[in-house]
Amino acid sequence: MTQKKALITGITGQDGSYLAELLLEKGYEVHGIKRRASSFNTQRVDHIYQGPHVDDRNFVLHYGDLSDSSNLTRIIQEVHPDEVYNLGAQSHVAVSFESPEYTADVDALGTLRILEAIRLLGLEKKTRFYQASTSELFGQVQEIPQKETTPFYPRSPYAAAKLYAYWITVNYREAYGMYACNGILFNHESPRRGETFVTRKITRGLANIAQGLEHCLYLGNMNSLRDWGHARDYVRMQWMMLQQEQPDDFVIATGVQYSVREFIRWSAAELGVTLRFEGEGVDEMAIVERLAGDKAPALKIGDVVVRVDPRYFRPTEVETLLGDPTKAKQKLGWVPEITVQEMCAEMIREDLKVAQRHALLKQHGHEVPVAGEH
Ligand code: NDP
Ligand code: GDR
Repeated sequence: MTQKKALITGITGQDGSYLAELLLEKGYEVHGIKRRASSFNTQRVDHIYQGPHVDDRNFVLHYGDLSDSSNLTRIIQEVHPDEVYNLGAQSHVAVSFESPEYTADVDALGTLRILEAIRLLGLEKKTRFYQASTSELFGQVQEIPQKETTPFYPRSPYAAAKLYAYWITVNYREAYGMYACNGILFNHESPRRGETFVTRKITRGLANIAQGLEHCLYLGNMNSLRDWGHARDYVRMQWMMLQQEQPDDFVIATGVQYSVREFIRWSAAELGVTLRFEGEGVDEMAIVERLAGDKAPALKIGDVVVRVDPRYFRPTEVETLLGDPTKAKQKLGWVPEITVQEMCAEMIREDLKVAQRHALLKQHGHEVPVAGEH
């Protein structure tokens, strides 16, 4: 059998790195698109990338950008992939309110650029296409739990851009007979999760506080409810979707929902910090609306202070998401293997290791990185 070739956009991101590992294990030749940046951005794949001087035909990185049609077309022409996984995106919901046009260009038109490149190169019958769609499409939820037939109601420029990407994927499937699928994935996390998404912000922040590197964790809406799974489970599903006889769209979720506050509790418990919420049951959102930033209430978890900072509130919030993965379970036989509590423990373990290393460096007078913005 000839070796299959896959092209992954967003290979330097959380999902891209896990998917690259999975496909390499399965014997694929893996190509990835990475953006040019002023500092290194390949940390998540460095363990599988041997560098430009080693002739590794199984793992090849190409410079590129989803905003650049000619670049995408050239790469697809060069690689002739059997499968394209479009994971690249400006993926932060809060940031999309600040950069709506860029988000639309990359997340919406970027998807079109790839589909059109596949078609113009005459690869529409060869190349299978996976689109990283999202539970954010459900936004202001119209039905609980959300499944493939639940109406969409996007609540951010990110979600609106992903809505276009969802439908253009469906359209290329119907118009040109392309094998193109949408994975409507609910939130999935891991120790490789970007530092500014809420779960990683919590595990990294609390680990840093436990090591004396930070003093306070600032968060937005802690009442928000999410259906969290592990990225490793979810990339397996992305691959499975492209191995079916017929292309289709699937909701991928655990079917269990928790609040941001509960995730804080588990993280604190993992760290062995006594849990003590001051002002438990208080609706921070309502209070913060009445009080100015600095007067926002501080909740105490043992020694750890978690404080609401309104800057992390979104102009329009997605309050609750809960997926129904029945179709994926029945048609693909997919079941998530890692629970959200196990995932939280793994994230805390990894972030604590880093915090301990940084604390040691600090003890010896070295500078250590501080928390980011979002
Ligand atoms: P990340 O933010 O971790 O990774 C995004 C990737 O896209 C990075 O490799 C990033 O490059 C790349 N990228 C950003 N802008 C561009 C651009 N203009 N051109 C090319 N590449 C670009 O996201 P995740 O891995 O978490 O998510 C993967 C995909 O799945 C995204 O499309 C996301 O929107 C979607 N999704 C994610 C969910 C989740 O819970 N994780 C749930 C549902 C959907 P760089 O490293 O240089 O920044
Ligand atoms: P989300 O993930 O917006 O669901 O998008 P995120 O982790 O950013 O937010 C989840 C919920 O937590 C609340 N929240 C905070 N969020 C962040 N980032 N920072 C905070 O300080 C904070 N405090 C509270 C948010 O308001 C929200 O309700 C992710 C991304 O991966 C998308 O790309 C993907 O499509 C969806 O998941 C499914």
